[in-house]
Amino acid sequence: MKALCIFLLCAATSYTYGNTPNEYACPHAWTQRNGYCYRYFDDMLPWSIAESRCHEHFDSDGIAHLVSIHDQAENDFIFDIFNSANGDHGDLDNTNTPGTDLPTGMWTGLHQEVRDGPWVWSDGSSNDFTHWLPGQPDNGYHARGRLNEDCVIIWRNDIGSESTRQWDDIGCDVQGGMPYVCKMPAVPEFNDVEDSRHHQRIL
Ligand SMILES: [Ca+2]
Ligand SMILES: [Ca+2]
Repeated sequence: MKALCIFLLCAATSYTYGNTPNEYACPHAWTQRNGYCYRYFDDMLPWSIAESRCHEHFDSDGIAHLVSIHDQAENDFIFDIFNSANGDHGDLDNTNTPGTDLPTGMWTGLHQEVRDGPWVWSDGSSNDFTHWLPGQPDNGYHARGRLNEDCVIIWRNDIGSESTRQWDDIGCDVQGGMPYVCKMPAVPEFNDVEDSRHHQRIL
């Protein structure tokens, strides 16, 4: 308890300076961009379990959720993290080239909480950007009949394909699961309060 109190005191003290943060900190293995931390996970899971796994990661500014996307640059950044990952899927094409053995998509946090309801991000952020593939979302409507697709992936077609990086709604419990990217707020750092830095890094 004593150690916790000391930590809380340090954290509170560091934020009283109130300056605009000069930088942001992310835990090891997470990539920082514009005040958020991102990390790709290569385990193949249903959407709801992937979202729960994200919740296991947090820092002093919040917990992680499946990634939300708010402009084209962020979409491209996330796709590049995914596409450049080696992943744990084996060397399927025997080229040992990063990205070539990845699944055809990765989960985002966009989903429908009720069937055919509004699309919402699991982190509660505003729905202000979409990047659907042509004809999507289609709720799985095709020759086999109407399915139920309430969760969204960034589609990864062949490298260089025009349709790469765009979104598709698919079944949340799709067979085999999908890998995913988690996102959480980064912790502001203040260059003029050098000794506060380490206290702000919980993870
Ligand atoms: Ca749907
Ligand atoms: Ca679809």
